Amino acid sequence: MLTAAPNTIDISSPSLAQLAARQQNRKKWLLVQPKSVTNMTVDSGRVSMPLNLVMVATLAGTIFDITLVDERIGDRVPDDLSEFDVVAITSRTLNASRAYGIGDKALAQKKIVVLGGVHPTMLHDEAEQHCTSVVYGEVEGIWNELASDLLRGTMKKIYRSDQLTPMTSMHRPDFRYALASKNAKHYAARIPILATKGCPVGCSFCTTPVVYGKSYRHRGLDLVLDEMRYHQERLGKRAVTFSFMDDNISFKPHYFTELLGEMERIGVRWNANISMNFLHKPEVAEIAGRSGCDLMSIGFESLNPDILKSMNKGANRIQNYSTVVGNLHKNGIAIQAYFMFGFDDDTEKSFQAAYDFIMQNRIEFPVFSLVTPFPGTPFFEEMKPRIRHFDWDKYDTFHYMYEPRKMSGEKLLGQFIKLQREIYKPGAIMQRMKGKPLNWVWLANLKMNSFTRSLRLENFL
Ligand code: B12
Ligand code: SF4
Repeated sequence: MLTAAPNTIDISSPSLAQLAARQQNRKKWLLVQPKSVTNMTVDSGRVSMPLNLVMVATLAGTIFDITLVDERIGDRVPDDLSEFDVVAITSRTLNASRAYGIGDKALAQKKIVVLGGVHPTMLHDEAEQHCTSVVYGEVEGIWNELASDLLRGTMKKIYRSDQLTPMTSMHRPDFRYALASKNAKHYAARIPILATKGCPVGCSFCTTPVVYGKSYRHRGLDLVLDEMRYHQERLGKRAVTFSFMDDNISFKPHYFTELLGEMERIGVRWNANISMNFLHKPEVAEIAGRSGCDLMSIGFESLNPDILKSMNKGANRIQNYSTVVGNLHKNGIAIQAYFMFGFDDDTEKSFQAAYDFIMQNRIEFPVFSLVTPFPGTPFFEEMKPRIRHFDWDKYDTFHYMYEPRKMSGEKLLGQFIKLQREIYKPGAIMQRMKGKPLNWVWLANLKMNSFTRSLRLENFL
């Protein structure tokens, strides 16, 4: 069990501080990252540290005692929860049934149960059945209210802030809460970090515009760089690798390029999710390469302009795709490219177009998924009458959700499997990867080869 280092966070509300000081014994929180039950993931043996729960722990640890359990790395939620006062669980759709199971168990033992994360936010009526309180969106905006209600014993069913907290008030996440686990060796070495939040692009299948609207916030560069320098000092080296958890780090070009310049100066390495809105400009890729970027994850999604239009993905211009790839490759940046299939306008040609594009452009790490209407999104509302199942365990983006208009389900899945096998055949891997650095991207390709060979149509139903 860990308590926070003094003064890492200033909880400004004086009444909360007074209340907290009056606690006879600090309340004990169990924070849980539930595992997902899907068998459709390639086990790399490493997962990223859960920045969401670390942020909750960093705030809560100022006045409560925290134990963080991450089931993905083999930690176990104890059967007997008697040593804890509060069980707080994060959940996405894919692990919602597991999160609810833990919530029910804790409620049965008369614990205060708090559920947060994207799925309880989107479906709070459903989540309320499995907890004492649901936190809608970010914990930062409601923290004072939640903490003082907890101390007073007056919990509400839902905590929801009217406004988004400026990111300048976001404090440095204290990773000791995650690293305290004996299984922490299963965490990836890349350190999760945030510079911005939100994405005004507004794709209809994405939860971000629903939770954050059109807002796009960023942290002061000094805060981001302080955090990076802190890890450099802690680990005793300059070349620390960071993984940005931002929805879309490049949305404000000026901020982004300034950040790149600073990262070049301090000598870190990094990867991020990024939209391609200005990556067709060679100078942006050049400075990204110099700043230590080794991988960008880009949602290409589709090579059909009608599909991009139907999902409101205006940032993607198909005529720029090859230029974007070429610019990044010239600067030594590998590409994790996301493609989705199963849209109403998809036909067999969609698969051939994706294959040709990936092979011609030698994309290092293509990731394929089936379009999944996540609850709370405009796409979910549109597709609801056609969705085949509402079993959240299947919302892993690899299950067949609805029949597209121009292809039978069987054809869709057959093509989906065939494409993945073709892309990850040994010959195709060689064609895409020859001459590229021997690193984890190669390893990911080899794992994808055996994974794609094991795929069967029934896995997707
Ligand atoms: C970075 C990211 C990734 C990274 C890293 C994920 C990781 N290890 O956490 C990578 C690239 C690996 C990834 C993969 C995938 N991702 Co992703 N990802 C994100 C992204 C952009 C940011 C998540 C993040 O860490 N944000 C920073 C943290 C600090 O913010 P936060 O999570 O919102 O947490 C705050 C609040 O939610 C709240 N909170 C959260 N939990 C709790 C718990 C309690 C008790 C409380 C009080 C508060 C609280 O307080 C936190 C602090 O402010 C989100 C979009 C988003 N904005 O959520 C999508 C998102 C989570 N991903 C999504 C998806 C679909 C996927 C994939 C399935 C994609 C794919 N086809 O491969 C995989 C699945 C991975 C897996 N096995 O779970 C979806 C999930 C939709 C859903 N309803 O479940 C999202 C929401 C994007 C979308 N399309 O809408 N992802
Ligand atoms: S560009 Fe990415 S983060 Fe932004 S709305 Fe679309 S899917 Fe969501």
